[in-house]
Amino acid sequence: MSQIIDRQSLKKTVIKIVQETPIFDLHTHLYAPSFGNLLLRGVDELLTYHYLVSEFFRYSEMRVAQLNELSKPRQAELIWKTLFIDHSPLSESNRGVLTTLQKFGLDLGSRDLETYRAFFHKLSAEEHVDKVFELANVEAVVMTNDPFDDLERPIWLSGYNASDSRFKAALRIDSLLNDWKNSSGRLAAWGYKTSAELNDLTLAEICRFLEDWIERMKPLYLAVSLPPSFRFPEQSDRGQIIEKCVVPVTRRANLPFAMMIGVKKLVNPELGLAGDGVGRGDVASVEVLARDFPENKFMVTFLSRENQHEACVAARKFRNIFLFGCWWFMNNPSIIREITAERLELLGTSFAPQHSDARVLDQLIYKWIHSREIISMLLAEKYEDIMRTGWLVTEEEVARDVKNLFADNFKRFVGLK
Ligand code: HDL
Ligand code: ZN
Repeated sequence: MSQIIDRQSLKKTVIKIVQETPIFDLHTHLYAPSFGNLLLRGVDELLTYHYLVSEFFRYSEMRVAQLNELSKPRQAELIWKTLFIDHSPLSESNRGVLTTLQKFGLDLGSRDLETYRAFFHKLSAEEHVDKVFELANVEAVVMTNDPFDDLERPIWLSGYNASDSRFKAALRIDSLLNDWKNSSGRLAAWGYKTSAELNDLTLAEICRFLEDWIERMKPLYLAVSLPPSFRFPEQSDRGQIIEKCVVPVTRRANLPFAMMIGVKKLVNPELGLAGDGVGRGDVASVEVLARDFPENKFMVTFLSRENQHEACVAARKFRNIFLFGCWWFMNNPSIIREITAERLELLGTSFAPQHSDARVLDQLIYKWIHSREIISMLLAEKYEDIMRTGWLVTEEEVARDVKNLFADNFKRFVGLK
């Protein structure tokens, strides 16, 4: 494999290596089959993904409540007709559905939703997982596990068996950090001596709550999504809980704290999950955390395109910042191309270019086909740039670099390697 690559075959070789390198998908909303119906899968789930729901309402006079009253299959049929038949499915989320169906070998020329449904109905959850992981060439995914979720919590409390090693846990703490006033009562109901006031006892009990769930979930990291207004340090409940609980607990557990910054929750409340917006975040707050807590590890991604360059520069200053993914509204070819080039130019191969954020099992297929295409092109350009100087590149080195980008950088950062 230490074959020196000639410039004529460079692009083909890079594309092949990128295709063949398994992905460790560091952030998804997928669940192992043992979580039952929490694992969303099949064409109706693809069509009612909240990205398509918000796009549907751009063409429809229907009230959101009217769509929500329909069964999921009826919602899917309406979205299929509106976004795929009455208008061409050119958006990234629409194209993703087509890419996924095509990868399963389904005939897109028929446009026959019933045929697509019949295909998925035949698959058990386990068969479906095996098939999708194979088609997407994904070795593992990290779930989003929320102890405040009333459907998910009982599964963990009843002793979830992490039998399928392809599904890793991440402890999600949005409710703790962004809604302490309500969460303090919930922790108290669960047996933690917490009050709304962040006194010493409450802070100690929040630490115990985090440690209990780290023990229960064995997460690869703790994660939170944060608004554009997030600042650190800050005298707010969030600022104090981060400083006095999340930072010490994650340092002791040697776990990264993942901050996903820039989401404006429910700018259109009527749309629910589809109603969130984006705003520019504050990179300086991340710099303060990385500087003041050098023993801690911070995974970071920003939702706003306007934060990306400064985030790259911040990551150059602090090796305990791990920049990852093209999150949500960033996960579009035009932006993936721009920020992945920027990251390669500023960070070399010391970051994770993508995560899928998949909510529906089948999305792993399109999210990674689309991203692999772009990453292959960019990497080929960058290797070409250095080969023009006379630098020699081997297939082994390209395979090493791609494995780092797709899996090993993250695995090392979380201590899996
Ligand atoms: O907070 C998050 O993890 C986001 O990814 C949201 O879940 C968002 O709704 C989403 O699915 N984005 O892709
Ligand atoms: Zn997400």
